Amino acid sequence: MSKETVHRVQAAWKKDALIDDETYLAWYAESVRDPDGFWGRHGRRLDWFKPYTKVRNASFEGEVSIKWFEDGELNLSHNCVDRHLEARGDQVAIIWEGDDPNEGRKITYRELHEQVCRYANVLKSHGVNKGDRVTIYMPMIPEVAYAMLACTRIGAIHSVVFGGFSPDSLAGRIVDCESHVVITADEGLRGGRKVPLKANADKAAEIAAAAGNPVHKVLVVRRTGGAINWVDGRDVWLDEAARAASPVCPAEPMNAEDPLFILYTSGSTGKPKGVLHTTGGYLVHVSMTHQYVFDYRDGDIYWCTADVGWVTGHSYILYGPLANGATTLMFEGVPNYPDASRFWQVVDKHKVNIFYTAPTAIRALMGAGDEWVRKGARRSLRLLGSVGEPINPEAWEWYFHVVGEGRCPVVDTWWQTENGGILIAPLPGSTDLKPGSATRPFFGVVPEIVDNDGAVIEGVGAGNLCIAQPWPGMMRTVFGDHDRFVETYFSTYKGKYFTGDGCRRDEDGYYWITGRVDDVINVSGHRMGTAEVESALVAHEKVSEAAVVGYPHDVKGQGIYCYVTLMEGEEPSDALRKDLIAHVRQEIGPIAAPDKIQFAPALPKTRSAKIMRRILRKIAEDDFSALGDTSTLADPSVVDDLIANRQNRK
Ligand code: 6R9
Repeated sequence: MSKETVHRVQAAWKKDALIDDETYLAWYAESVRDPDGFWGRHGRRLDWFKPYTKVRNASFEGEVSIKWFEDGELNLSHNCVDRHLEARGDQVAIIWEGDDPNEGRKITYRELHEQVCRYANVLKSHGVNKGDRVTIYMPMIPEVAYAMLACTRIGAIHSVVFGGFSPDSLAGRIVDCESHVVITADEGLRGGRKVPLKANADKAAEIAAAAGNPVHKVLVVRRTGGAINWVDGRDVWLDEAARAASPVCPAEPMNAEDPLFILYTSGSTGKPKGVLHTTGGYLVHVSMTHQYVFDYRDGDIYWCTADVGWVTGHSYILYGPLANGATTLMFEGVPNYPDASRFWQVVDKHKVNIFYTAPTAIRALMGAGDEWVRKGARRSLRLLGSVGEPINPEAWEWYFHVVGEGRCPVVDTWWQTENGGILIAPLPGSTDLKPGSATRPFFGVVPEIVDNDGAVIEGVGAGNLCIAQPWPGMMRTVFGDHDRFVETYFSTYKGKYFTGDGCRRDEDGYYWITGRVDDVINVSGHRMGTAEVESALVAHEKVSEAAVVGYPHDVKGQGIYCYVTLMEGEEPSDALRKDLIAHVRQEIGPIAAPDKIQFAPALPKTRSAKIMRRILRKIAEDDFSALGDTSTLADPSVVDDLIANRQNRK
């Protein structure tokens, strides 16, 4: 073993391990040597209306075509709900914990089944057919699960948009996938504050209509009862309609490769991409990873703190756990409301065994002090998980020692929206843990580290992380733009899927993700393209040019640092700085609010007018000792001004 601290697999974790080390090595070897045999066997963990006879038909070359289980037929909602009715109809499927600690509900599998059927019938009655896109813009309430599962039941493709996105962002996503039905709520509730979801959806519908894509139906769930605007003929109270609808709705047989959902995500260029996932391979992947990575056992209470607006919410609040018949906890609130002990109060209240959160939350709670953690007993916890961004070893150790009191393995899970489910993570009964490392690949995942010229680095080394072989849960295309799919993920390194992440492999073959190597930043676990923030800034009338970079931030992981050049005659001021921050919030949403704005008379450019981001990143980090070669700049004196006026002095 290497010099890093190693937390060895403890006897308690090993006991009855679902996967011991020998099994991991044997299964992994088989999964790579014989993917057809391996996945052919594990695909049968699902209920298939029509069993598949073919397993893998996929290639990263040329046009890039990915198919798994292509002649099989199944339905996701049947697998996540109906098939559990006989054995566990009265078991709680969803524990809902409201923003207000006094509010909560428990929904059994039988109740979930009834609601999903009712919602599906409402969708049908409003003309939603197989293959139609339905946009979901909802708070974290059980109804969002009903809505998503109802779409999958009738074969409609859902596109969930995070409730923190602005009307403009929502409209862009509605228009891109040509959806004409939006499901929302009157208002959301987070940390005691209301979020005007319906009002935002109204604005988005206006923008979408102006762009030639009218929204015909807005289905509204009553959450707060707050006053909202109502458009007769278009708007429908969804909870009322569901009560009146039939509780019987057969699950539509879907081909394994029929589209399941679209989820928009940011890349280094252009507008967000509609990542398209399909049915069979995705569900095999998320259910299998949920079982093995979280060491999930029948009867466990499982809690993932993500929002359903992100892929983690899709795969590990809903689809993975429900496919396994788990009890999954859905939390409406935030970690520090009413106070910083909320997570641990909820853990005790519901006897949570498996807890999955993001490093940004861990760091924020670490900063609040250990006394908040000790307000909860946390005796029920058995396993802790982390996702969304690199976890620094200090935060990892705090999570392990303070939250888990050294009893619970920490599984650091690396994956992306595009991947569908976890790709690199420890298996708790078999993998020794190193704080800060996502450790080893899941079955069927073949990571490759390549240098900038595309040469594969074997053994110890660092470079760009690629995946060399197709896996079942991966995205199939960018909705409506297959060329962009091929260009974005398969053209940088021919024949490989390029992740956009940097990575190091150590002497034990463990993987250490070092963060994005492209122009994507990760702010509190939210993925953002710097180009999106730049285009929001230049849309402001006083801004002539903008360049955005990430910089290290103690809690958020990365903060948003903006260099802004003003129009001729405009003067920098604190008022304008505030105005620009408000402007970006309005254009994209609160998650994109800049942390630092530096007014710059000019940006550092090469003679071919390319902005030298390397220099901007260094200055934003308050590290200008090693700016590198600035001689290729058109005007090297620009850099002196940038340094003199930097906004992040340590
Ligand atoms: C699941 C999710 C993906 C990007 C990814 C990487 C970062 C996620 C990580 C991690 C280090 C981990 N990331 N998990 N980096 N260690 N355990 O977060 O998807 O929102 O698409 O973000 O997040 O940079 O490329 P998504």
